[in-house]
Amino acid sequence: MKKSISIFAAFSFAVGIVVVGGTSANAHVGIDTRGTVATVGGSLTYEMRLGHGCTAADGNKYGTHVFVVAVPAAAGVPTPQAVPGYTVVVTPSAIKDASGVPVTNTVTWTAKSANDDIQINAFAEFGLRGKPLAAGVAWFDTTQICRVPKTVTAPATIKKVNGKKVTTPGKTTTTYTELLINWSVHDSAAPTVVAADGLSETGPAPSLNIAAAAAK
Ligand SMILES: [Cu+2]
Repeated sequence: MKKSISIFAAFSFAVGIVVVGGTSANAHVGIDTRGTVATVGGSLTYEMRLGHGCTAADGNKYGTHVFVVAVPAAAGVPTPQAVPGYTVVVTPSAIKDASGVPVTNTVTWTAKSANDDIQINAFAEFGLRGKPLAAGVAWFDTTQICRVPKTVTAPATIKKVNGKKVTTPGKTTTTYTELLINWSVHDSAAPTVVAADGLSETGPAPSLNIAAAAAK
């Protein structure tokens, strides 16, 4: 999102948080049904659209590497769209409702390499298909994981072994620090809140209005 510069220091004793000015909902993560009304019992294809990547505490931006969507049972069991450059897995929750149905099915798309991360200046869509089960507002808790790379180059070393010079070549290793955006607040107007450590943000979860099945 575009953050306003006005950061008012609102430190909570419990978690230590900074509240950043409210931002437009469509820049976060939204759900696009391409004009189809989500209806109980109907077949629905919808796109989870992410609007931007993560912003580190120093202001640098990083693209999304992992996109995680907890699809609520009300939206039906999801079949995920294959997205080029990404693997995808669906994990039903261990927690089940009274009728034995997992309360969520978590869909995780993971970039196959850093080159497949969503560019910081681009939006992206990750599709789902399902048959909604229950009418009302369904909230989709969604997480974006971005990675800050750190490259360390160990210099070449020369040792003498039995009077002979043995050279060990230098080695470059890349490690990553994760930045998270948790779209998990069940209030579309919720502000974006950055954690005190600057490594995670919390904002409004995307939602879907599911209509009751049409009377026959
Ligand atoms: Cu945003």
